[in-house]
Amino acid sequence: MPLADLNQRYAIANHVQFKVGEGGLSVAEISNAHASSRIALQGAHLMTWQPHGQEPVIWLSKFAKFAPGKSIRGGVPICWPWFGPHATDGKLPGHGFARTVMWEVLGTKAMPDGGTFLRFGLVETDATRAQWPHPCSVQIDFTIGKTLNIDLVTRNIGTHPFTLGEALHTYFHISDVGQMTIRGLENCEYMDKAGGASELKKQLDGIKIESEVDRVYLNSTSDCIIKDRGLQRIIRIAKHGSHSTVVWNPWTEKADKMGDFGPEGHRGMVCVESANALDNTVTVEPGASHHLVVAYSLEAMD
Ligand code: TA6
Repeated sequence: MPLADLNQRYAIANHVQFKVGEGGLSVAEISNAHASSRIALQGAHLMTWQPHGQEPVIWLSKFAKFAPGKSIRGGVPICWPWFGPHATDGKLPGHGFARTVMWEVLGTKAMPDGGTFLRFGLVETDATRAQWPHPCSVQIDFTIGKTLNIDLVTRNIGTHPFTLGEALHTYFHISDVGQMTIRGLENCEYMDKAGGASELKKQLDGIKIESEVDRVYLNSTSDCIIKDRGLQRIIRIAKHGSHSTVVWNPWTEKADKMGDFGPEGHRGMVCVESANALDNTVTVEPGASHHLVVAYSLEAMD
């Protein structure tokens, strides 16, 4: 839909308007009583969220590339309908196609508490159907306020069950990776993708990052918190409909190779991803819906 029509149908004064952003991508710009945020229609990719009076909570690389069909480094990429490499076809894109295809705006609303609600739907094309031949409808709801709420909904509108992998691959902004600890995954087992081990390991304590970390924690449903001593704040990640948690920081060498982190860019971010991956993929029966829901909020540190 052209921008003028989008604005006519969905813009709300003092809440949301639609603009052309970097790389010519259409972007919803949200600014309300609580926070500001930007969401690209490509990938329904939330790029920023910053409650007023706070440092950004979501990290967006200063060197991110914005181009049609390319994933953006930072924000909340939607990995769907598989997480990581495709199980059987290595030619298909890693983390699925949802983050690089167009989504349409389905609705916007000013909420009674001053927050802004936006709903997007994934636009199916011959290319998406060729990669995922299961009749389904995919929507994502964002509520931008003091808390950021996201609800990714997959409905099976076909006659056969399908099995889905997914993640909200969220990049969080932190003062410095040496100043933070992640808690909430103690006693969970994880697949150590950076360590190359095929056996599961057990998390014994809070997570500190001092080298490359790429882990899928299985059967992890509790809240996680990121304690940031530099910013003297805690980011709380509450979720439901998610049974895996991915923790990722590429560290120096991998970040340099990726080309869109910038020098030492990895030090200001950590990904804590609410996911359904590996043994936690989800089977959706005909007529049923699956929700992957997160709520991100800030707390002061004692
Ligand atoms: O979620 C962690 C991970 O799967 C890593 O293995 C890592 O390479 C990454 O996501 C980023 O993937 P991308 O395709 O966005 O470069």
